[in-house]
Amino acid sequence: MDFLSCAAHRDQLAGKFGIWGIIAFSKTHALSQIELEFEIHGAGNLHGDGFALWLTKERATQGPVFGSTDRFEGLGIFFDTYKNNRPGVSFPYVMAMMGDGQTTYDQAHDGKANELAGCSARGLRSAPIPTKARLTYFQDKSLSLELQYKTEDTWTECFTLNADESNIAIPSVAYLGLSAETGELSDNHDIISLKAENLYSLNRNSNGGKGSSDGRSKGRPVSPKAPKEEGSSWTWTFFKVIMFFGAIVGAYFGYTIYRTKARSSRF
Ligand SMILES: [Ca+2]
Repeated sequence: MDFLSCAAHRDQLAGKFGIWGIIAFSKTHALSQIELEFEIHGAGNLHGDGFALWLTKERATQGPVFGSTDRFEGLGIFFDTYKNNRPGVSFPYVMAMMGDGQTTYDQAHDGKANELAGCSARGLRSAPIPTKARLTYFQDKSLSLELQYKTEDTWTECFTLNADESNIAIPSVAYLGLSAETGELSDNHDIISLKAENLYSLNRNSNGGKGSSDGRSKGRPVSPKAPKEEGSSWTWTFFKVIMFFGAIVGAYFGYTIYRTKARSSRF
């Protein structure tokens, strides 16, 4: 993931928000990692609807898919906290959808028709530890998602996909975004931090990395001149921006809950 530019925007439209930055996966077989720390919490028994992490070709605007545009092109990771209709599946449910720019999100069935991969994550809401998601993308090879919500510093695998079997081609220049939706139900979706890193340099002396057993691209050397510094500064800038927006978003959803409560207490 190379540094291109850092821009974060936020839309706050009727209980929806978006934060967007741009990143580029320009190197073949580049290993990139996105780590997000978040907190989903709220009062009462019913909550919804969840939030989404995006890596899409276009910078999305307001829409029906966790607050963002439908018929998107690229990857959406949905942290769905409200079960619309998906019998036999426990919620919260985390899933990936690779949008082709035309397919509509199957909202009525919580994305069942679109699911690339997913997992139940009971306890993701109001977890006693900091909740995190880590997306590891080995371009042209694998895509995996791990979650942390049960025990601190313990990652639970949600899914791992191989390029041979699934379409994991994220647009080479992608908008990295976050959006959330609350409708009839409310909830707090606080974004604590978001880090995007190029792990090329780290991969050199680590445990070899995932997918290293696949010999097809073994011949490609790991670049010794990975732009680590650029990556780091970008991460830090984005982190600060997110912290700031996270605070505002938290405040806003706090207000939403208050308002919903006030409304329902009239009945
Ligand atoms: Ca849902």
